[in-house]
Amino acid sequence: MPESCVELIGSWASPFVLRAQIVLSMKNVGKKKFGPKSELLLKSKLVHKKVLVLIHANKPIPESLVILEYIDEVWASSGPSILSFDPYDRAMNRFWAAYIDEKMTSIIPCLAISPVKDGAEVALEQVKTGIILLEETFRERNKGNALFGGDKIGFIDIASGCLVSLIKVTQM
Ligand SMILES: N[C@@H](CCC(=O)N[C@@H](CS)C(=O)NCC(=O)O)C(=O)O
Repeated sequence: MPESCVELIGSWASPFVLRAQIVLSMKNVGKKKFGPKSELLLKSKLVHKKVLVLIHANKPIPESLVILEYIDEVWASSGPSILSFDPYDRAMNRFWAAYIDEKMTSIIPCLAISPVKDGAEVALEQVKTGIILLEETFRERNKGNALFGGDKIGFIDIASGCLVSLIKVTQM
């Protein structure tokens, strides 16, 4: 099954798609293709129709953070794992990744187009507060290393690092 082709439903410009791309590259998964919201996705019984969706072996998997763990498990024997084996460390990684989504990635659309007056300013303040707390956490956790994952890329690095792609997109 790991050899089956994987399809990423989403735009190349999406930070959520970038998350999956990073882990697929770490796992040397070569056979991947991009697709628009496919018939399979629209017909599938996913709770919401947001992208990213990964299609593997004809089965759709939603939510980028869930997808990261799925890829890590399916291709466990190829490439490094993005989560440590320590249960506490795993729990903290999941917590901070969820925090990044709650405080930062989920409000990205508000930064560009907000229907609420001053909505973009409020969203920007929330992002700034989130980044300050994340930086404090980074200093506590990284033990002098350059990454959250220590000396190799881990779950939080991928969850947060994908946001850098937005800089490129907004500069185009
Ligand atoms: N929590 C989701 C968020 C995904 C998300 O917000 N995707 C946006 C595009 S970047 C989306 O699908 N918006 C609604 C739509 O395109 O119909 C994830 O991590 O995959």
